[in-house]
Amino acid sequence: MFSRSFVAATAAAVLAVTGLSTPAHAAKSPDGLMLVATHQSLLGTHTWYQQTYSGIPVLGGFYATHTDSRTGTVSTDDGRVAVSGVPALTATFGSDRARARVAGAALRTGLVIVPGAHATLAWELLSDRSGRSVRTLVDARSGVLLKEEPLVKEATGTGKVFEPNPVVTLQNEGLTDNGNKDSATFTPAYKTVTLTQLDSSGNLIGAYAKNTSSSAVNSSTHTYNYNRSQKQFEQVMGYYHITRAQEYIQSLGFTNVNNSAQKYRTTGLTDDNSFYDPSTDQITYGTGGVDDAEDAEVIWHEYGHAIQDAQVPGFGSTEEAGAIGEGFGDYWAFTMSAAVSTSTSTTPLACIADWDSVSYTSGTPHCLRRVDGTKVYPGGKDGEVHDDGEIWSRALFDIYNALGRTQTDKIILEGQFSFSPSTTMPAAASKIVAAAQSLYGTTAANAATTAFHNRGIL
Ligand SMILES: [Ca+2]
Ligand SMILES: [Ca+2]
Ligand SMILES: [Ca+2]
Ligand SMILES: [Ca+2]
Ligand SMILES: [Zn+2]
Repeated sequence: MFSRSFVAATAAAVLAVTGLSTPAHAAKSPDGLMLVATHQSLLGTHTWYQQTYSGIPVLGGFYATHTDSRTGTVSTDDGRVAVSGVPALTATFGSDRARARVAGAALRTGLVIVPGAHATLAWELLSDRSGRSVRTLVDARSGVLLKEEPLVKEATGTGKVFEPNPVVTLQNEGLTDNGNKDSATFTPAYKTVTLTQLDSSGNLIGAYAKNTSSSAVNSSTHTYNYNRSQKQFEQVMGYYHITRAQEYIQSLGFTNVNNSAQKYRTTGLTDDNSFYDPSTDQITYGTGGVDDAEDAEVIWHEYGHAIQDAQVPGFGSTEEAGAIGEGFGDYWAFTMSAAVSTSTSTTPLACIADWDSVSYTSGTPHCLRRVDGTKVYPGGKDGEVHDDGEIWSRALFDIYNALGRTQTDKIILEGQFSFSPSTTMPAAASKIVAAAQSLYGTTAANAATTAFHNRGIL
């Protein structure tokens, strides 16, 4: 595409052409240059131009002059590109219609020439998507979407994590926290993974997760290899597992379910507890017993609260809605874990937080809670949200077993958009059934109805 010898120009010629790039003269010559910037360095002056065609910027086309301030010598960098095929210069597909094709808040819209053998007049639309700019090119004649690309510089890193946790990976219910010490026993449980969506800061900040821990880890090479005895380890766990969860949600087609950098911290709370705070939109993972963020299932449970808060502002304002929140959090941990581990007799998938719970449970398998319980609504309720959430999570678990992971998770996420903040279980269940009907038809709706019926909810 680049044709640096397209027009051989001396500095003098460039200045002459520059004069033609003003709107009044643009029509006289199809080619022109528009001054973009002049930089003064220690040794000279550097002037940058945008290539234009009949006054319209040519995408990627540039021209620069570098003038040595002592000798006056001028060198040029000709990055102009060929505009062939005589592009049309009038948009017949309006900018409003082009804008309607693009997601995100509008930042800037303008006409450009897309160079090449058949140069094309296009709308260049810059949009804000969760604080990240995206450029979209839409053919200004046909309306065809030509190209879309992020303008943010994104980085990929590597790090070590547990996935989902060492009890499951090692099939060892005898593991203990041992004062947060690392040992050879854990070595096979570490997995080297790719950290996606990172910005270029070296911090664990990306499109879907933002580490707000104190003494936050930073790596200029985006390398985050730590073991469980190091406090950076939990920060990497949080970043990786939250990001993976959001990538999964996006893969299901949802672009607006907590689609932003979820704040999380793994420091500052020494309790054996974690929480999502809707007022700050931040998750805090405690460090009591086994550090909570050493268990991805705890990470995902809290992310479940963030998901629902993003879908329904103020969700969980009553005990029963709160129970749905806890039940969904456990289900979300289950479905995320199901993608990276299998159910075994030692560690059944229905068991949640197999690793975190070793420090506060005695029997095996160690589970914070399970999603395959037998409680029935309403008599099985005791008024405590986590306990009562087991009714809800079991219903979701049954739908999963009937319809599979993808369908079930799409149905649940779709249905949750219509939940009331103070919903009852029967009202919420009817939303889930309606989503099943709309997305997958009567068979799916019947499976959901049966699951809720078996729990006494419908
Ligand atoms: Ca630790
Ligand atoms: Ca959020
Ligand atoms: Ca813990
Ligand atoms: Ca588990
Ligand atoms: Zn919870």
